[in-house]
Amino acid sequence: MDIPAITRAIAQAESVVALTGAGVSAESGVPTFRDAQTGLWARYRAEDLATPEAFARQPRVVWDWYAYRRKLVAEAQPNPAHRALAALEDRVPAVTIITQNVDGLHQRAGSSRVVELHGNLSRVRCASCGRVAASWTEPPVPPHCPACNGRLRPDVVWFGELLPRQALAEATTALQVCNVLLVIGTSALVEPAASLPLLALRHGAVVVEINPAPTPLTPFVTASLRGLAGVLLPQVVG
Ligand code: BV8
Ligand code: ZN
Repeated sequence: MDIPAITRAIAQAESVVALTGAGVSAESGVPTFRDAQTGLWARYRAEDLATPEAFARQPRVVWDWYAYRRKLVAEAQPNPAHRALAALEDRVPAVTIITQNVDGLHQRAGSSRVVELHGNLSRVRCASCGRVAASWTEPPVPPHCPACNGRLRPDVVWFGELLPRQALAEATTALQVCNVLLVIGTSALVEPAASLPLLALRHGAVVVEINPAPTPLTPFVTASLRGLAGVLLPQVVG
């Protein structure tokens, strides 16, 4: 299926879903999980820091890593890939963005229906009472919950933690009815996100992958476009 045929399938669709990973934010200057960590974070592996064990063992290091990423994201701008997905809403009756990213760039690009499978690093959550907040006072680092004095943590899903039930339910529903699924910038390695495209494949949706590299999903999709999301998505969306 070539790009014009994909553009036609999108134009005729009632419902389009995009499942995005770190690759959709790469051209905004936000490093992907697989990219080697830079600077003072070079000696840590992201998978080792994004865990409850790391936060329990070295809360300050984990908190500072998120503070560093929060600053990176605040200075980043949505790129043509985020904007092309936001523009889809003017053409397709139902558009759902299901993202593994925690950077909030889809919302900043104007997408109105974004399902955050792995949370958002601009929010914090109390590890004791679960209260979610978008602001906090430092010191101490990590800060304490104003309601119960428990320890605050980034409102993201770490490895070994369950995904938010509500987000998974919304993602599943959208994928079961979509006509077209775009899988953009994900290595398709992290579960359960990596298995979600099967829900669309199962009912015969057109599934298009956009990634400079092949992934475990590539053999199963309708079309796999080799290239950068910021270049290909504006062409595909038309
Ligand atoms: C769960 C938030 C039930 C935090 C993230 C063994 C032990 C314990 C657990 C497991 C295990 N085996 C499997 C598991 C389950 C585990 C898992 O899948 N592990 C993997 C590594 C094997 N999953 C979990 O733990 C999940 N929870 O399963 O609960 C459970 C409970 C207990 C025990 C078992 C199971 C929770 C997973 C969520 C983790 N949190 N993020 C934070 O961000 O700090 S995941 C994080 O990594 C990202 O959110 C993202 O999802 C993932 C990285 O993946 P991608 O987004 O795909 O990014 P990546 O860098 O990998 O790839 C970028 C892609 O973009 C590449 O393909 C590249 O080619 C492409 N690209 C680059 N540039 C561009 C581009 N594409 C387009 N354009 C470009 N310009
Ligand atoms: Zn609390």
